[in-house]
Amino acid sequence: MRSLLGLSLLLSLQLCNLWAQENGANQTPERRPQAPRGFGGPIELGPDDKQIFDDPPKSITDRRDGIEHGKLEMIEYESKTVGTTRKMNVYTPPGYSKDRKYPVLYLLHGIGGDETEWQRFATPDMLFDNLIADGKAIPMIVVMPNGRAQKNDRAEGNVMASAPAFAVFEKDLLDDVIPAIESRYSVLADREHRALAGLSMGGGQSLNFGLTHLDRFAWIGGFSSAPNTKAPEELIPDAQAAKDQLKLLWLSCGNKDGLIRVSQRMQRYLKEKNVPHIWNVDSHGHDATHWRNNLYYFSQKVFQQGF
Ligand code: FER
Repeated sequence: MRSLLGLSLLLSLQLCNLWAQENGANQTPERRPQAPRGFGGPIELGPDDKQIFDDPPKSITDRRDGIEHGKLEMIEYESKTVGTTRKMNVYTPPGYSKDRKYPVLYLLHGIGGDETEWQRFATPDMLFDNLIADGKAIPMIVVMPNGRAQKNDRAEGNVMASAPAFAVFEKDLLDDVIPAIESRYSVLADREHRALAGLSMGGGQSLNFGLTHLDRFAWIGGFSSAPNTKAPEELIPDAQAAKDQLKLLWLSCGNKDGLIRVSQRMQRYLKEKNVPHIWNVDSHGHDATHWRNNLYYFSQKVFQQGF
């Protein structure tokens, strides 16, 4: 297993530059030193592995004139967990007002990213401005924290070496990030108004932390979830409890993504245990188009109709 991982990492390093060019991630090359993407692994598709939401046009993230725009701000918080001041990128919707209370989506990045990664990949501020203007998403706060809970949380050097810090982030999220958001913004602070979703490493975190804290999150999404995702039996030991509490459980992956087996394993388990979920397999790889498109559809369900 270890040598297989090593081999796929070597192969993926070759693909890395290509990937960065394709995804526009080369805007800040100093931030993406060795972000390994395009992981190898056998892809075997089964009958359930189908696209259920058509690819939307790229214009979903275009900045539109004549609509109201929300605001993106980089804020700082004190992390007791890490012992440092950390950053997170926060979107507040158009017309944000202390006189109203908003639900909050926590959106987690991948292994080569940081608190700026979602913005570089999918401009969630534009995506949400457009969805809210069209009445397709409800006004919400979107929080993009840094999921690498260690003193140096920059995506530097061998990003794989920081894998343990992605597990430590569970405590930072629950004990530091969420309380900081709830004290600074006007939010609805209950499980039905709190969602957790992420891409790749952040998808694994969302499933790991969300499914084991259903008292905190009712809406959960994992896009191209990485091998940090724990075994389904461990995450959902009680299928009935999950059925009762989940409002939305979204799994997605591209059919050209060598990590698809991680999501397939979870999906097969959910199906066997009759736990409702959405499983969207599109034709992309481990890339920003998949993440943008699945965020687009996830965002139209979250805090609304669910499954
Ligand atoms: C791995 C392969 C990929 C892994 C994590 C990743 C923890 C994460 C990829 C990403 O976030 O893009 O074996 O192990």
